[in-house]
Amino acid sequence: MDSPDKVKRIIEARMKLKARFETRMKLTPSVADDAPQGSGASNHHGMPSIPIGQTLTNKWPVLDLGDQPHISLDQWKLTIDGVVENPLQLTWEEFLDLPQTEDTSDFHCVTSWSKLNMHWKGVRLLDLAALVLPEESATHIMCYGYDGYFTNVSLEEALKPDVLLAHTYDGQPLPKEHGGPCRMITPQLYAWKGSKWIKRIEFMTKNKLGFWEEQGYSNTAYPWRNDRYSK
Ligand SMILES: Nc1nc2c(c(=O)[nH]1)N[C@H]1C(S)=C(S)[C@@H](COP(=O)(O)O)O[C@H]1N2
Ligand SMILES: [Mo]
Repeated sequence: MDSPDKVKRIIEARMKLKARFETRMKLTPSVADDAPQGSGASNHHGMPSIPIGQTLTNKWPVLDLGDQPHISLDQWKLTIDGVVENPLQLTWEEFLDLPQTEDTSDFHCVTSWSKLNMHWKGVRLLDLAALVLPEESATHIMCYGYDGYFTNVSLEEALKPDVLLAHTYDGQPLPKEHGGPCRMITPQLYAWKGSKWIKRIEFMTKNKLGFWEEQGYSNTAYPWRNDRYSK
């Protein structure tokens, strides 16, 4: 862990970011939706645990473009840039030195499988944002994977506390086929919004479409409205 000073600065920046996006966050479907569609007991967000059109699986299927890059920990770098005050490139050691968060959350793939109660450990996107300090004009991020994948997320979604850059699953290093050494997760959106083998996060002043979004998949990707394709 870094010096108390640095931790204090991150905490302050984090509070400011939360305040800045509070209104827009309250309008996101997973917070504002008064009639979420799905079945099963409601989860801790008050959503039905199984979003409409999804089937539960205990296994963990692997879904990607077919190229699973191997990135050794000493080669691994995470770049965070775009419209930010302090662009950063983190080594693996520096990444693990940041505040770590453990969380249990669900995973919904648009191809219709859902896996519930997955236990993760990693760094909150919110804490990374607090380090780089997005400028006032920042509205979205583009996340890039080492395999060439890219996907866009609005900041009001990306700054939610369960959005992690995860390196550990169920107490074990995240396996390569699931995006190890480090991937992003977006538990309240379809899982394609979470880049495996994450390499770069670019803060942007407007929305741009990612790989699947360009192919007609939904920009917003909200599971409880069956929001799979762009309209
Ligand atoms: N870099 C990268 N990230 C990716 C993908 C990909 O092809 N490349 N596929 C996405 C899709 S469609 C899903 S459902 C999840 C699958 O994660 P899993 O293979 O660990 O189940 O990763 C997402 N992140
Ligand atoms: Mo997916």
